[in-house]
Amino acid sequence: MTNTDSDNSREWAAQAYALLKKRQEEQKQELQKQEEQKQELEKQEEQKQELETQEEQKQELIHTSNKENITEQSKNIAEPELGEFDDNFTWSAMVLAAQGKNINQISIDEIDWLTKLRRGLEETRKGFVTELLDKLGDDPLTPESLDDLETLLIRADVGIDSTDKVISSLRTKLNEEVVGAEAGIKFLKRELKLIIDKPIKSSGSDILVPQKGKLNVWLLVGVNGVGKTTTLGKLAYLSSRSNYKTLIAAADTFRAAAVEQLKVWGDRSNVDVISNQSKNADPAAVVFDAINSAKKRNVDLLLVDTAGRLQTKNNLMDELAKIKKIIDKKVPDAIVESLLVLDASQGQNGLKQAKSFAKSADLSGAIITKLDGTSRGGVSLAVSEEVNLPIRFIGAGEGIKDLRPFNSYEFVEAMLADK
Ligand SMILES: Nc1nc2c(ncn2[C@@H]2O[C@H](COP(=O)(O)OP(=O)(O)OP(=O)(O)O)[C@@H](O)[C@H]2O)c(=O)[nH]1
Ligand SMILES: [Mg+2]
Repeated sequence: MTNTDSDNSREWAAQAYALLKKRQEEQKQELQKQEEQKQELEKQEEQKQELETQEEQKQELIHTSNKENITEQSKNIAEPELGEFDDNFTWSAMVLAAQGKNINQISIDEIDWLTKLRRGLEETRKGFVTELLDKLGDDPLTPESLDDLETLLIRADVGIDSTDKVISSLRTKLNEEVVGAEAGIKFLKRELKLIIDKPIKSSGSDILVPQKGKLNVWLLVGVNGVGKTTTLGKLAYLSSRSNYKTLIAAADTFRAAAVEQLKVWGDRSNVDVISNQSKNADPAAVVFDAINSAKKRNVDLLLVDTAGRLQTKNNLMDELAKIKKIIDKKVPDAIVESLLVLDASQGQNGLKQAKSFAKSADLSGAIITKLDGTSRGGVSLAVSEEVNLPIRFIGAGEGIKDLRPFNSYEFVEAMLADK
């Protein structure tokens, strides 16, 4: 990026900030106005109450409406606030601008997410880009700096295959021309993006969304503790907020607390949970009931939580196969996605799990979780290259909004952000 480009982007970011600030102010004023009107109404209400004849009746009314307010509030998910006009804002705005967004199209939500993603990948970046930039300095790339880069990529859990691929393209380029540090980083970003995009492109759809007019069933699978249930909760929120009629099937009947955990998420996003509380309930039977309900209610998306731990790994795979069989039998025209949930902080171990799941379960995509605070975010590249799975969503936090559809451009920019 030249200085002028960078000045223009900063100017753009400043304008975007001013616009969002204004929008937020207007929203605040509107809320304040509503609050004042509410208070005024309440005042009138109180005065009326003083009239003895209506006393009892009025008391009852207020009691009910207060109760409603409390339930509403508990379902109200806090909207992000516009923070300072700082480095994070500028970087996030630049990433949005580079993808062709115009100032009126960006939202605080998007800025908030990009900031989280960049922060989440900080540890991965620290052991990688910072060191890389230190080593490269402003000098052109040399065969030795490629050796350093190779080590850093492996250390960031990018995987041997992806690393080989990137290093050999860089080596070819280096044989043909002098490559400056900045051009080298740009080239590196492009190569990494190509690796992540390959399985996404070959899947035929850039992002995963439920198809309207059909029942979409998304199974969340993976070993225990990777974040399946949490991810499902966040997906339920994302889906219902995008106006898809959503339902949850609690098919992890192995762990006693699993249903309760799901109900909390369901409640937060206003999505019903189909479950069977009896001991040793059959997961496939829960899915059977959930499909019946989904059909009756014209549901767009049925999210199925599955167990991460059974007596043996074979049981786990058999269970998944049984669930799939039920779906195929009951709704042969359903669009079924089997999404492998992977905990980024497990690095190469997670990759091993992915490979073994991919062998036995018919997977169609991956969701990477816990990108916040791990130094192993690079494993996302290994999943794309070595397991050939399109990454569909990424999670970077335990909050309901901490999951987004995967965007390779944003991911690579966050992983290699140089400040
Ligand atoms: N920091 C962080 N924690 C997460 C994220 N996703 C999930 N977790 C946490 O990881 C832990 C396990 O999450 P669960 O959703 O219960 O995992 P699971 O795969 O359903 O686990 P089992 O049902 O036991 O197999 C919980 O403490 C979650 O809060 C994330 O993106 N970031
Ligand atoms: Mg779970």
